[in-house]
Amino acid sequence: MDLVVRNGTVVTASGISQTDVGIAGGVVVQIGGSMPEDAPTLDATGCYVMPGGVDVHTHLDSNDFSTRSADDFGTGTIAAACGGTTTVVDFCAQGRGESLADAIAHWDSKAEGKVAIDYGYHMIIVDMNDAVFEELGTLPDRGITSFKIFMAYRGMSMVDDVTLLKSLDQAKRHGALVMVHAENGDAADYLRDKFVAEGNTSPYYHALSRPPRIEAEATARAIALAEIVGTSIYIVHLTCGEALDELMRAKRRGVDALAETCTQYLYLTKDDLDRPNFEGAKYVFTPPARTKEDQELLWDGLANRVFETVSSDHCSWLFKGHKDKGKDDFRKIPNGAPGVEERLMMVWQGVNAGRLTPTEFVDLVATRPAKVFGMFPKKGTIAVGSDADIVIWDPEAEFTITQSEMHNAMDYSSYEGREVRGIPRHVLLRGKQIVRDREYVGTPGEGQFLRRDRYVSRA
Ligand code: DUC
Ligand code: ZN
Ligand code: ZN
Ligand code: ZN
Repeated sequence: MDLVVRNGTVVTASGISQTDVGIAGGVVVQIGGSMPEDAPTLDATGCYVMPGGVDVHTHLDSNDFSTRSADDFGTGTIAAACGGTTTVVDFCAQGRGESLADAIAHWDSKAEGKVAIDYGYHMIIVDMNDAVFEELGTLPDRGITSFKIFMAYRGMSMVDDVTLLKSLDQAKRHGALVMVHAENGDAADYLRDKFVAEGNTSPYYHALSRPPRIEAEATARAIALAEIVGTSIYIVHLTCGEALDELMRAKRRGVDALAETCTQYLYLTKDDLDRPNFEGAKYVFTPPARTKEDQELLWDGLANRVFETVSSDHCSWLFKGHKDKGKDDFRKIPNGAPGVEERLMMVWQGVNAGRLTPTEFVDLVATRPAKVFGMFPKKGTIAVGSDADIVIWDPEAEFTITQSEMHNAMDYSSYEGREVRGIPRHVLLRGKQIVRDREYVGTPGEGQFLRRDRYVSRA
């Protein structure tokens, strides 16, 4: 036995028990029963022992919005680790005119030698043509079993319905899951340009130019197209009651429509975009933050298993140097906010509030995303044979979220000043301790690429 995690309370998606966990060769080899006395020990007294978080939505070393994000695969995955996340699935973004093979090679070069935790890729398609279409079918053989398609951003990445239909069909044929950015891009562009023409250029108008119906319409349409093809679909960053209604209607019809929400939609509102001194720009992400009422509906959706996961959509655009490009025109503010490190702590506040049980928490932040994206049971659980990716969670520790305590390369946290109870204290990656007392003690580059299994459609 290489390590025994002793005296903790093991939480998985199926239950809780006071038991020790034995690890050898990077995997869990024993749960409960008598452990060798002389094995190295990690003491988890007073703590929960949970599977490491699985964040299936990050943008590390991103070049979107014509700038390079602050976090690369080094700082981004160290931050993830310090936040209790041991697996990310990052968006590998095709450049315009680029083949998917070249996009993957580009992403591999970004990750090479830097990654602190295990990682996979989804493929973002921005430029669909016949060759790319054929290439899509080859991605599952490379362990990339999900593609993101945009219904917004005309001229950049937006696709028409035919392209979306064809992509869904191709995904169905090859065992991949299509993830959609569901917003009616033309409607958003129309409102956005109208606001600016009227002289309304502040960050708040970002939220007003992308109202819930823009998201709900596209959500319903994306689901309908999947239904027409007879396949599954995953809605990324679902934010509001109106879109949630469309999702639930589809589920009631028996469609295999899946969705995530993201941490920011549970805590931030559109009023945050109205903060003075251009601070609102920090909260410009797409789709925008909504209302308190929407937050309640999202929490209900989490408790009722309508969502598969809460992901971070971690984007690291600096307040000074990136966001301020849009000082005079909100359209130029790079979209996105950080949160890969804060995610687990913030979602855990739902446990403190009685909205989720610890078991449901584990299911949402680790188990279900691992299942949906073809990584289970290697990732997302504590079971004999699973990778020993483990977070020792101290439910009583109090912590104030502040940027100086974060391990990313950002200059702000979306949750600055929030007091939380419950923190990831120690983290193991395949049995090796990579975080001790919330500090990274691993070796960058030890993260491994995950070839993910194909999606098995329930459609
Ligand atoms: N969609 C994302 O998923 N992230 C950032 C911006 C966007 O449109
Ligand atoms: Zn998106
Ligand atoms: Zn994203
Ligand atoms: Zn630190």
